[in-house]
Amino acid sequence: MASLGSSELILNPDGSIYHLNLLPEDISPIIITVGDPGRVSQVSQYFDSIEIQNTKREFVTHTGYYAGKRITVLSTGIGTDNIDIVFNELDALANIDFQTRHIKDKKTRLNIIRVGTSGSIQADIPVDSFLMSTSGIGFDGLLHFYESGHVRNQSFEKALNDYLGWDRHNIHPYVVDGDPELIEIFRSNRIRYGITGTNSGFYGPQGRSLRLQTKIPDFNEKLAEFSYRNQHVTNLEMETAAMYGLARMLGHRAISLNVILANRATMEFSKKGRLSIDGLIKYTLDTIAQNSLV
Ligand code: R1P
Repeated sequence: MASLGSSELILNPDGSIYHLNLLPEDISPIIITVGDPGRVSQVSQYFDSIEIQNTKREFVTHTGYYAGKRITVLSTGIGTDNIDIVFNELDALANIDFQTRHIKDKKTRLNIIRVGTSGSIQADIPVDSFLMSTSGIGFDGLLHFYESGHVRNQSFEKALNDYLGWDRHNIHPYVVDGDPELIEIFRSNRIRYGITGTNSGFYGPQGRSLRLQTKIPDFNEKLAEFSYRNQHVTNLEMETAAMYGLARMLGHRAISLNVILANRATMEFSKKGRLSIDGLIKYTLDTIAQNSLV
């Protein structure tokens, strides 16, 4: 196969990958992603030592050690457009030889754990609770640009599309499941299972209306009523489904853990968000410390 051209695999003058600004040796195969760049140090404050610190645009990276394990924490910024950049570049760091510009024969599998925030659409999921996404529903279009049929949960997708009928609004959700091994590893009575809707905006695309009228006024209610194999759609955020799709296509493992900051059904918002996020960070780090991920 021909080597990847300089307009496709873009490297900075120091040899680092274009947006993340990282060299292959800068990352661990255990990666925590957070949306908020400010949350990176909220995670790395618990590291025993930090060996790499890097910033470019919204992508802040710290790599260090926690309980003897080398971990990278990286901010993705907001949205699935950024997830496309982050996942393709993390994979390039792991699986493309930057000298020859060829894909390596022997692949490295990354373990990518999102520690995010989200809004519940079910009245009985309280703010400040923790939720692990067993599946992600992508209302954005990202996966439609890739050959992704083999990684999508087609029967779930069909049931959802038949129920919603939002083809008429040009909305074609895709569904991808979380990694079953990571689901098992992060399972505990401190974190509930959920099905997460991922969308390309925070206001209209999550049924919020400040001054603008949304096209689907009962967006959240309609979603909340859907069930697939007795499971309901639980929450909305802006990254999970794309993470699950890209991870599966690239041969990595991904799981999304979220603090519920808002309850859209009861119209509540957390009064102690930072503390709750801190709780999920500690839970995540301790679960990584106690399990063999690589
Ligand atoms: C919106 O406020 C942002 O918060 C949520 C959404 O997914 C979106 O990225 O997650 P993070 O707190 O991880 O950024």
